[in-house]
Amino acid sequence: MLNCQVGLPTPGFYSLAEDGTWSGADVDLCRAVSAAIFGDPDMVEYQSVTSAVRFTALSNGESDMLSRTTTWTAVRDTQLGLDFTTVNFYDGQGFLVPADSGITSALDLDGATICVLTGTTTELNLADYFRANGMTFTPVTNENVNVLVETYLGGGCDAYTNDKSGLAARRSAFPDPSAHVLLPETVSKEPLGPVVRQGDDAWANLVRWTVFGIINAEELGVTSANVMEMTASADPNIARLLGTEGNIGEGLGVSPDFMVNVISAVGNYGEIYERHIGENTPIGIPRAGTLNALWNNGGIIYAPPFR
Ligand SMILES: N[C@@H](CCC(=O)N[C@@H](CS)C(=O)NCC(=O)O)C(=O)O
Repeated sequence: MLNCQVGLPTPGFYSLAEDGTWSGADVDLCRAVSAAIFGDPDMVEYQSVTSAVRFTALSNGESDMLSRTTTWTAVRDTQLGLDFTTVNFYDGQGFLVPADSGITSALDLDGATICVLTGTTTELNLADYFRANGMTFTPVTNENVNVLVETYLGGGCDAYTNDKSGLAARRSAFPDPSAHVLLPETVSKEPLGPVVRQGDDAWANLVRWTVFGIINAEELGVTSANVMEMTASADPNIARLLGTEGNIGEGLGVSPDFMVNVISAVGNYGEIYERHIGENTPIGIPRAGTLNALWNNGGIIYAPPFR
C-alpha cells in the first residue's frame, strides 16, 4: 500500500465522502502514484492530519508522501529532512471577507482580526504583509481548519486568510458562498506540490515523474478516454510517455507502461483540474490566463520531456 497523507477533508483537493471514499485533485495524485507502482489506483491508505503536524507525520514514516496543498519553501526543503518533488499548483495567499462588510481591499484591513491556520506559511505572510503596509492586526488562530472556519462564519474574525485555492474550496461548502468575497490582493507566492522524506532519491523520482507524466500527457493530448488508442500512436513523444518505445519505467522501478495505468486511472493534468477544482465545479477556480495553464497556453505548468 501507498501511505498518502492528505489534510483534513477539504472540497476539491481532498474530500471525504460519507462512505469513506477520498476524492479530489491532491487525492488523484495519490491515486496516480499508486497506479504507477501497482497498476491499481486504489492501493492507497489515506492519512488525514492537520497542517501543523503534517511534516512530523511524514518524517516519522507514518506516511510515504504528502499530497495536500503544501507550499515549497527553503526552510521546509532544507531543515526538516524533507524533499519537495515539484510544483503541481501555483497559488498565492488571499483574504475572504463577508460581502456585507464593505471591505473591498486587503488594505482596508488595518486593525482587523484575522482568522489564520496554525502551522502554515499563511501566518508569516500575514505578519509580513501587514508590517510592509504599516498596518496592524490581531490573529485568531486554530490548528483545526474546521474550528477556524466556524469561528469566521460565526463572526469571530473580520477576515479569513489562506491560499486562494483553499479559500475557494472552503467557501464552496459555506451555507451561502455568495455572501463571502475574495479580496483582489495576492500577498504571497505559494508553489504547492507533493513532498517526500529526504534520502530516498528513487522514491522522489517516481513521485516527481508521475506528476511530469500527467502534465506531458495533457500537452500531448493523451486523455483517460483515448490513452488506449494512443498506445498505437506514431508520435515518438507519445510512444515514450506510454512505454511503447524505450523504457522510462525501468529507471523508476516500475513497468514500461506505468503512464498508461496512471492516465487510465486519473487522466491528464487538465482532466484532474477540471474534474475537481475548475470553473465547472463548485470550487470554480479558473485556469485559462493563470499560472496554472500549460506553458504553451500562457501559464507556467511545464514538465521536462520523457526521453
Ligand atoms: N500552502 C500553505 C497552507 C496550507 C493550508 O492551510 N491548506 C488549507 C487550504 S487547502 C487547508 O485547509 N488545509 C487543510 C488542513 O490543514 O487540514 C502551507 O503549506 O502552509
